[in-house]
Amino acid sequence: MNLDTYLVTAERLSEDRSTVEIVESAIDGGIDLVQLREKEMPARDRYDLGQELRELTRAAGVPLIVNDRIGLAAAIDADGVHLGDEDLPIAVAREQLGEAAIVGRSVSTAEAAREAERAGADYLGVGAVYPTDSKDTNPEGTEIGLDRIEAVAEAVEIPIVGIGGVKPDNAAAVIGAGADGVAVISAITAADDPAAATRELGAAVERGRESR
Ligand code: TZP
Ligand code: MG
Repeated sequence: MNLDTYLVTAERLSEDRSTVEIVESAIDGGIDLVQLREKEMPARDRYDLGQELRELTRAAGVPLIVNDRIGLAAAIDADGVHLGDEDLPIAVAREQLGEAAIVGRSVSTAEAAREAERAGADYLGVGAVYPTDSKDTNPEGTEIGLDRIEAVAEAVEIPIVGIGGVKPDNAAAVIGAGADGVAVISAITAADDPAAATRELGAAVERGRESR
């Protein structure tokens, strides 16, 4: 599973462009994984969008993950699900989606990271690394910074992606601190050229890896 560059969708941040257009551009730019999030969308619209994204991502060989909703992940034949503190347990996702499903978990501490790893998570989303306007806040109400990325990376064996305020100009530092990849909403979704932004992120991830 390549998690270098990971797009989390949010149509409300994409100006006048649809999530489908943003994902097409991100695929052009070499995105490695897409997560359908769209918290505010009515369920039926989210399902229709999910089906479109499934077609696009499958054709491109890019894994598609669904945020929170195990039933939707099953309905659109997504590759997996991404769960937070308020979602169903990892074991339930495994049971419903099968052993081969990718199950991700949001954490913001090393302790929670160890627990999620024990519970069978395949990867962790760790944040918010930097300040962000795209999500309310993490449970602590403040950004966790690079030291915490380092602590989480040391605490677990499974891959981790840094999320929250990550841009092409700070992504290398997140990787340098021990993350395996970076997950973004606005750096791609709100970019003038989402394909170029995706390429810049990918290049920054490579620079970060070389710096270690
Ligand atoms: N989880 C932690 S921060 C965040 C999520 C979904 C928002 C990331 O958005 P952006 O625009 O990349 O800061
Ligand atoms: Mg969630």
